[in-house]
Amino acid sequence: MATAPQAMILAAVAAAALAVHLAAASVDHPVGGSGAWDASGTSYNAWSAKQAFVQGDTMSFKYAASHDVTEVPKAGYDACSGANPVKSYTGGATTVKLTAPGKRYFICSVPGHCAAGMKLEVTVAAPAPAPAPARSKPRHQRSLAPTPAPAMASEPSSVPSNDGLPTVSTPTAAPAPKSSDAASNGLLGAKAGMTLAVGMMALALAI
Ligand SMILES: [Cu+2]
Repeated sequence: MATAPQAMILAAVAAAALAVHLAAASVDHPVGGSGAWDASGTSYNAWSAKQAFVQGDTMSFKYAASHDVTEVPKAGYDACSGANPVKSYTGGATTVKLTAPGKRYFICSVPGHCAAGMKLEVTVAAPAPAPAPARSKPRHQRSLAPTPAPAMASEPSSVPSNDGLPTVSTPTAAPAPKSSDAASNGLLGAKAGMTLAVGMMALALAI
Protein backbone atom coordinates (compact mmCIF):
# COMPACT_ATOMS: atom_id res chain seq x y z
CA MET A 1 0.00 0.00 0.00
CA ALA A 2 2.91 2.38 0.67
CA THR A 3 4.33 1.98 -2.81
CA ALA A 4 1.34 3.50 -4.61
CA PRO A 5 1.50 6.92 -2.88
CA GLN A 6 5.28 6.93 -3.27
CA ALA A 7 4.92 6.28 -7.00
CA MET A 8 2.41 9.11 -7.28
CA ILE A 9 4.73 11.47 -5.40
CA LEU A 10 7.64 10.48 -7.65
CA ALA A 11 5.50 11.04 -10.73
CA ALA A 12 4.42 14.46 -9.44
CA VAL A 13 8.02 15.43 -8.68
CA ALA A 14 9.12 14.29 -12.13
CA ALA A 15 6.29 16.25 -13.75
CA ALA A 16 7.19 19.37 -11.76
CA ALA A 17 10.87 19.01 -12.67
CA LEU A 18 9.95 18.63 -16.34
CA ALA A 19 7.72 21.70 -16.20
CA VAL A 20 10.50 23.74 -14.58
CA HIS A 21 12.96 22.46 -17.18
CA LEU A 22 10.63 23.44 -20.03
CA ALA A 23 10.01 26.86 -18.52
CA ALA A 24 13.72 27.48 -18.02
CA ALA A 25 14.80 26.26 -21.45
CA SER A 26 16.35 29.19 -23.27
CA VAL A 27 16.27 29.64 -27.01
CA ASP A 28 19.08 30.92 -29.21
CA HIS A 29 18.06 33.31 -31.96
CA PRO A 30 20.64 33.45 -34.79
CA VAL A 31 20.33 36.99 -36.14
CA GLY A 32 18.43 37.25 -39.38
CA GLY A 33 17.60 33.55 -39.09
CA SER A 34 21.02 32.29 -40.26
CA GLY A 35 23.13 34.19 -37.76
CA ALA A 36 24.88 36.13 -40.54
CA TRP A 37 25.55 39.72 -39.48
CA ASP A 38 26.53 41.62 -42.59
CA ALA A 39 25.61 44.49 -44.89
CA SER A 40 24.09 42.35 -47.62
CA GLY A 41 20.72 43.96 -47.18
CA THR A 42 19.12 41.61 -44.65
CA SER A 43 16.33 43.40 -42.80
CA TYR A 44 17.21 42.43 -39.26
CA ASN A 45 14.23 44.27 -37.84
CA ALA A 46 11.81 42.45 -40.13
CA TRP A 47 13.32 39.26 -38.71
CA SER A 48 13.29 40.39 -35.08
CA ALA A 49 9.66 41.48 -35.34
CA LYS A 50 8.75 37.83 -35.96
CA GLN A 51 10.80 36.49 -33.07
CA ALA A 52 9.55 35.83 -29.57
CA PHE A 53 12.51 36.91 -27.48
CA VAL A 54 12.12 35.87 -23.89
CA GLN A 55 14.32 36.82 -20.96
CA GLY A 56 17.09 34.22 -20.70
CA ASP A 57 17.23 33.62 -24.46
CA THR A 58 20.39 34.31 -26.43
CA MET A 59 21.05 35.97 -29.76
CA SER A 60 24.01 34.89 -31.84
CA PHE A 61 25.97 36.85 -34.46
CA LYS A 62 28.43 35.49 -37.01
CA TYR A 63 30.37 38.11 -38.89
CA ALA A 64 33.49 38.88 -40.86
CA ALA A 65 36.42 40.75 -39.31
CA SER A 66 35.29 43.86 -41.15
CA HIS A 67 32.24 44.11 -38.85
CA ASP A 68 31.51 44.34 -35.17
CA VAL A 69 28.50 44.04 -32.91
CA THR A 70 27.89 47.16 -30.87
CA GLU A 71 25.06 47.46 -28.42
CA VAL A 72 23.97 51.05 -28.16
CA PRO A 73 21.30 53.13 -26.40
CA LYS A 74 18.23 54.07 -28.44
CA ALA A 75 19.78 57.44 -29.33
CA GLY A 76 22.81 55.67 -30.80
CA TYR A 77 20.54 53.29 -32.67
CA ASP A 78 18.43 56.12 -34.10
CA ALA A 79 21.55 58.08 -35.13
CA CYS A 80 23.49 55.01 -36.29
CA SER A 81 26.22 56.06 -33.90
CA GLY A 82 28.43 53.76 -31.87
CA ALA A 83 30.00 56.71 -30.03
CA ASN A 84 28.42 55.74 -26.70
CA PRO A 85 28.29 51.96 -26.79
CA VAL A 86 26.71 49.91 -24.05
CA LYS A 87 29.06 47.13 -25.08
CA SER A 88 31.03 46.31 -28.20
CA TYR A 89 31.98 42.88 -29.48
CA THR A 90 34.48 41.74 -32.10
CA GLY A 91 35.94 38.40 -33.13
CA GLY A 92 33.41 37.05 -35.60
CA ALA A 93 31.18 35.06 -33.24
CA THR A 94 29.19 36.77 -30.53
CA THR A 95 26.41 35.46 -28.36
CA VAL A 96 24.44 38.03 -26.42
CA LYS A 97 22.28 36.91 -23.54
CA LEU A 98 18.98 38.70 -23.18
CA THR A 99 19.11 38.95 -19.41
CA ALA A 100 16.20 41.31 -18.81
CA PRO A 101 12.91 42.26 -20.41
CA GLY A 102 12.83 45.42 -22.49
CA LYS A 103 14.40 46.88 -25.61
CA ARG A 104 17.93 46.16 -26.83
CA TYR A 105 19.63 47.94 -29.71
CA PHE A 106 22.53 46.65 -31.79
CA ILE A 107 24.43 48.17 -34.71
CA CYS A 108 27.68 47.66 -36.53
CA SER A 109 29.81 50.63 -35.60
CA VAL A 110 31.88 50.60 -38.79
CA PRO A 111 30.95 53.84 -40.61
CA GLY A 112 28.22 53.34 -43.16
CA HIS A 113 27.35 49.80 -42.12
CA CYS A 114 24.48 50.72 -39.81
CA ALA A 115 23.00 52.91 -42.51
CA ALA A 116 23.41 49.98 -44.89
CA GLY A 117 21.17 47.87 -42.69
CA MET A 118 23.32 46.52 -39.87
CA LYS A 119 20.96 47.68 -37.17
CA LEU A 120 18.75 45.58 -34.97
CA GLU A 121 16.10 46.39 -32.41
CA VAL A 122 15.01 43.59 -30.09
CA THR A 123 12.10 43.49 -27.67
CA VAL A 124 12.61 41.00 -24.86
CA ALA A 125 9.59 39.69 -22.98
CA ALA A 126 9.57 38.67 -19.33
CA PRO A 127 9.40 34.92 -18.80
CA ALA A 128 5.94 33.53 -18.06
CA PRO A 129 6.16 32.08 -14.51
CA ALA A 130 2.64 30.60 -14.56
CA PRO A 131 3.13 27.41 -16.64
CA ALA A 132 5.44 25.60 -14.18
CA PRO A 133 3.10 25.57 -11.12
CA ALA A 134 -0.05 25.43 -13.26
CA ARG A 135 1.05 22.22 -14.95
CA SER A 136 1.98 20.43 -11.73
CA LYS A 137 -1.15 21.33 -9.74
CA PRO A 138 -3.73 19.58 -11.97
CA ARG A 139 -1.63 16.39 -11.82
CA HIS A 140 -1.77 16.50 -8.01
CA GLN A 141 -5.53 16.93 -8.15
CA ARG A 142 -5.88 14.15 -10.70
CA SER A 143 -3.77 11.76 -8.65
CA LEU A 144 -5.79 12.52 -5.51
CA ALA A 145 -9.21 12.31 -7.19
CA PRO A 146 -9.33 8.51 -7.61
CA THR A 147 -8.58 7.99 -3.90
CA PRO A 148 -11.82 9.52 -2.45
CA ALA A 149 -14.00 7.67 -4.99
CA PRO A 150 -13.30 4.11 -3.72
CA ALA A 151 -13.42 5.46 -0.14
CA MET A 152 -16.98 6.74 -0.73
CA ALA A 153 -18.05 3.38 -2.07
CA SER A 154 -16.77 1.54 1.00
CA GLU A 155 -18.04 4.02 3.59
CA PRO A 156 -21.82 3.45 3.10
CA SER A 157 -21.38 -0.33 3.33
CA SER A 158 -19.32 -0.05 6.52
CA VAL A 159 -21.76 2.34 8.21
CA PRO A 160 -24.82 0.05 8.05
CA SER A 161 -22.71 -2.88 9.23
CA ASN A 162 -22.74 -1.39 12.73
CA ASP A 163 -26.52 -1.67 13.09
CA GLY A 164 -28.72 -3.71 10.82
CA LEU A 165 -31.93 -1.60 10.75
CA PRO A 166 -30.72 1.71 9.18
CA THR A 167 -29.58 -0.17 6.08
CA VAL A 168 -32.89 0.64 4.35
CA SER A 169 -32.39 4.42 4.59
CA THR A 170 -28.68 4.37 3.68
CA PRO A 171 -29.04 3.30 0.02
CA THR A 172 -31.50 6.15 -0.69
CA ALA A 173 -29.05 8.69 0.73
CA ALA A 174 -26.06 7.19 -1.03
CA PRO A 175 -26.97 8.01 -4.67
CA ALA A 176 -26.73 11.79 -4.04
CA PRO A 177 -22.94 11.87 -3.45
CA LYS A 178 -22.47 9.18 -6.07
CA SER A 179 -24.22 11.25 -8.74
CA SER A 180 -20.87 11.79 -10.51
CA ASP A 181 -20.62 8.07 -11.13
CA ALA A 182 -24.24 7.89 -12.30
CA ALA A 183 -23.24 8.70 -15.88
CA SER A 184 -21.13 5.57 -16.17
CA ASN A 185 -22.84 3.16 -13.77
CA GLY A 186 -26.42 4.35 -13.89
CA LEU A 187 -28.45 5.16 -10.79
CA LEU A 188 -30.30 1.85 -10.90
CA GLY A 189 -27.04 -0.06 -11.16
CA ALA A 190 -25.57 1.90 -8.25
CA LYS A 191 -28.65 1.27 -6.12
CA ALA A 192 -28.61 -2.42 -6.98
CA GLY A 193 -24.92 -2.59 -6.16
CA MET A 194 -25.44 -0.86 -2.84
CA THR A 195 -28.37 -3.11 -1.95
CA LEU A 196 -26.34 -6.17 -2.85
CA ALA A 197 -23.37 -4.94 -0.80
CA VAL A 198 -25.59 -4.16 2.19
CA GLY A 199 -27.26 -7.52 1.86
CA MET A 200 -23.88 -9.27 1.79
CA MET A 201 -22.81 -7.37 4.92
CA ALA A 202 -26.06 -8.23 6.69
CA LEU A 203 -25.59 -11.85 5.69
CA ALA A 204 -22.01 -11.79 6.95
CA LEU A 205 -23.16 -10.29 10.27
CA ALA A 206 -25.93 -12.86 10.56
CA ILE A 207 -23.41 -15.67 10.10
CU1 LIG B 1 29.79 46.25 -40.32
